[in-house]
Amino acid sequence: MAPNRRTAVARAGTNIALVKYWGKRDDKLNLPRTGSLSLTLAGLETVTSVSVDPGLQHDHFELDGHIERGVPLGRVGRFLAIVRERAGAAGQFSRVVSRNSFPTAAGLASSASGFAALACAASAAYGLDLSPEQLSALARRGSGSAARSIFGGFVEMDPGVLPEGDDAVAHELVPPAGWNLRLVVAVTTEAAKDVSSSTGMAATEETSPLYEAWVASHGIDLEEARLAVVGRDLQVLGAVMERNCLGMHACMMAARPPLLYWNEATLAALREVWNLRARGVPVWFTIDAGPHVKALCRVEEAAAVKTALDKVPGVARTIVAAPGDGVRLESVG
Ligand code: 2P0
Repeated sequence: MAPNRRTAVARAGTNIALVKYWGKRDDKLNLPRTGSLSLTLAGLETVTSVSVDPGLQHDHFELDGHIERGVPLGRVGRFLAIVRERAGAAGQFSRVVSRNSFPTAAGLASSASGFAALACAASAAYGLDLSPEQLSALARRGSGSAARSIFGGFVEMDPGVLPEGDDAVAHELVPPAGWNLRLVVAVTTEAAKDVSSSTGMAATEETSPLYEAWVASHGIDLEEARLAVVGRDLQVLGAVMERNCLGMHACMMAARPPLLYWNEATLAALREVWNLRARGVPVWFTIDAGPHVKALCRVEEAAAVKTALDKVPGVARTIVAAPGDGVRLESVG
């Protein structure tokens, strides 16, 4: 039985996929169709506290100072129900307080850091002792990309083959200190996106005639990217990340109705990355299910890339992020 009135606090960095996850082999268990490869970031974090409170009649969820209801609360409540079931703590609800250091739901993968931090804090609060792999599988139930934020640095997510998905977990490829690159995030709007990733990927899988072709080419992308990360080959990694990202967005654009997460500044920033490269700066971009452009480069070029992206019309601000650590339990008691 889980202890009463236990509080745990966890911190997780978001991650950006360099080889993307887009589409599921099982909706209920949140099992991805493909593997993915990501970089966990320092400084773009969620800190979450989970307090088990026997006085509560249902879960409470506060995000960035707002009391959440409806869809966000439902998602957190369903996740906590999974943890409670494993802990034998049915009916013991929690108060969840979460804070992001970056805009929520705008394509900066807040669900990745959010569910990684929640998985860690909730499992500790309900008295579960999970290995990093088990934590990764648990975080995946909240959000596919969250499974990767359990680990730091360069991370690979395995789609797994088991029906229950116990092998659909992430693992570290290269630790944060192992390859000191920078990701320059060009924020092109502070607004939340209209179509969630879950909805967008389901629509893409169901209606885009390009989707299966992207899945078919994905295995080679993942293998080349993995080798490039292990071999610290930025040129190869950059080429793979751009083609894999553009392939994913092509699938979305070909969905019916079309799904376009980009705005004018997205395209302008993308072209600026190509301009920089044409001038000899080794930098490559990726774009997630949102309008922001994320440019990967060496530390030496990060300032020049930031300056160039800051000047792109429509870019609101830029954030330079270093490789970051995996999820961390800050306190429990
Ligand atoms: C990724 N994205 O690999 C891809 C690329 C966005 C574009 O994972 O449905 O919020 O909760 O598993 O994890 C965003 O999707 O989706 C995402 P669910 P999630 O990072």
